[in-house]
Amino acid sequence: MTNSVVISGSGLWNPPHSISNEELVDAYNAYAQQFNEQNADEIESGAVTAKPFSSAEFIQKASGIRSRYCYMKDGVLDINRMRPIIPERSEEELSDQAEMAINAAKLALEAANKTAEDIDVVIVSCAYTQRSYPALAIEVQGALGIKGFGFDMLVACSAATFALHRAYEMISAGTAKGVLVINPELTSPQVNYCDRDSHFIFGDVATAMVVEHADTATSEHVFDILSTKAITQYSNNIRSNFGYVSRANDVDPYGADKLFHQEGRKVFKEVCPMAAEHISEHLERHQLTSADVKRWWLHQANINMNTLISKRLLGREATAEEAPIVLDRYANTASAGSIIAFNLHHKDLQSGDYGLLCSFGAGYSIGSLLVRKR
Ligand code: CO8
Repeated sequence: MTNSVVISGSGLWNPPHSISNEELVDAYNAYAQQFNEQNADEIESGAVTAKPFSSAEFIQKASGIRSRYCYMKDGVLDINRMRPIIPERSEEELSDQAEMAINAAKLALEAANKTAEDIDVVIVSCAYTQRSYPALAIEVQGALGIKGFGFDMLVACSAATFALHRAYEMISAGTAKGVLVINPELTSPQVNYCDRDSHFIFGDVATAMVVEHADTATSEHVFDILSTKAITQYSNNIRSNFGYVSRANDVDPYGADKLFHQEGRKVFKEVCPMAAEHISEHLERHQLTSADVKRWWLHQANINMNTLISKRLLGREATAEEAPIVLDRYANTASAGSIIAFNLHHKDLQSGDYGLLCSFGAGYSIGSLLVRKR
């Protein structure tokens, strides 16, 4: 028996609705115009700041995003609402995020040639869970008929890679035979669609991966996990203050600071060098250099960040084949970005090819996995 832990399948599910930059900007600008008209006197006196206008060209240039998937489109483009309408489900029904998770999980199981019987751990890991308990992972476990245990994890943009680390360790230690890592990123309820600087950034999606022992893997595309590396460093530059204490804070529980907000420029400047250094150190551990890596499945927050990081690593811009970008269609999907890139761009790799999965974002948190095609 070898001691190899592998990724044997992945799944990607996106909602049926999408919103283009143009649609989003038209709605935001109509909202801003209405806001400025309704508050003309206060704006004139300086008591209220006028809402600036957004632009589809700016969004594409600054981020690489053209469109994003949205779990529910209704409400997002309504200038008198500016948030999705997600009808509340009864406690007897499957919750929204569990349903997203199951959709991706089934695809990952199929790709890995596995059934519920082959899995004994479910990790639901993402930027937000829609409730604290019972854990979404346990709901998913129950719905899929998986024996064993499940738990939820929150590590913002690094939720997927950090959960894969846990899966790797459990399989290595022999405490699990098959781990399903699922990332149902339902970001739209936390997006401030009234904020010009961030209204365009996020999309909804769910991804999943099966991690198991090499000896049990039977799928066509199997990747050995050679090692994992993680780092966190506290920063307030990406933050959401919404939480269960909001009710007791005697402040507006739906105020702008309770939604996603960031110092985007600072994040850009601080995270890019951290991520490049992290990746170089990870490769050095294996006496490898960036030139040895065939595929980079990088976190998808901003195309300019990815360009800068790959330039630092390779000394030149990476080609679209080397470091695929999925931002144009998916936008920033929190922890799912690098997993989407993997899902869509791994089948062409040859036996022995190295690939690197890496996330970077809020926390700050950076997580990477070095893999090699079997
Ligand atoms: N339309 C037109 N102009 C705009 C717009 C817009 N929509 N937005 C900003 N501008 C303006 C600015 O106001 C500014 O104007 P001025 O020069 O007059 O002040 C000008 O354009 C330039 O603005 P920026 O300097 O902010 O523009 P950048 O080129 O830096 O681009 C970005 C902004 C895209 C936000 C960029 O800074 C960026 O991507 N930074 C990295 C941020 C990042 O990666 N964040 C990660 C967050 S995700 C994460 O960690 C997970 C969190 C959990 C998920 C949350 C789900 C909701």
